Amino acid sequence: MKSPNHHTLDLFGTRPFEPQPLASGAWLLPQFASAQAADLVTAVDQIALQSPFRHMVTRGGFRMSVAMTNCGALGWTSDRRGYRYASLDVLSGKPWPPMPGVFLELANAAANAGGFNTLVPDACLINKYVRGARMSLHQDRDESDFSAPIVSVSLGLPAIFLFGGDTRTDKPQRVPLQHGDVVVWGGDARLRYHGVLPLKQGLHPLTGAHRINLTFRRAG
Ligand code: MD3
Ligand code: FE
Repeated sequence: MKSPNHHTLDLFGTRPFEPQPLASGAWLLPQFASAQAADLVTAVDQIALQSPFRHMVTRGGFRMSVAMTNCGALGWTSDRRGYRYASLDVLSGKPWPPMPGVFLELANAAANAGGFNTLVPDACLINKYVRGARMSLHQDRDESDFSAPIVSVSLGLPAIFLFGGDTRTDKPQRVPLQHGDVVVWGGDARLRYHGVLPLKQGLHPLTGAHRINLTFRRAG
């Protein structure tokens, strides 16, 4: 059968803005954040002036290869005592920087595009990857309410996202994520195992040698 698309150049590999189901409750929104991307990166730079990126330590004592900071009322924190959300940044001794308006608007618009109700995130974890940085398979279960979806925004260098199942041993799907892509994870997908393969070297015009990932959550 003839492609419905045969007069259209598909420069992104997937049609931009066409939501793609990854699983029940999980939607890839290709290029959903493209228009806001430069403003998001500028906001991240401002946040990092107040609450710098740092390498947290796991409960087991391992330094994470991904550097992290947060904005919003609550920030995800890890140390030898374990994982939790906290209202103060131990580095600055102050509350995490407030969530910028452009973050709140984007998170809610993406949740709606994924079929979810109004999302008012109280936490945004900001991850910074350099070459070789990775995130091993894990679940996000430190939030108090799993009924709200998590919205994830990818900026800068591309990465391969691992989307696993309900147990650590389920073989994960590989999902390439580009600058400007958004993924919404809720419903049945909210507790799926997931991770990120080691970042490949590269240079991006907006983020240089880095990948930035924003995850918007209802944590409290
Ligand atoms: C699937 N971050 O910060 S976001 C994390 O790209 C985290 O930095 C990754 O996993 C990153 O915890 C991936 C995508 C994501 C976030 C939450 C999920 C995928 C998810 C929750 C359930 C299922
Ligand atoms: Fe996660």
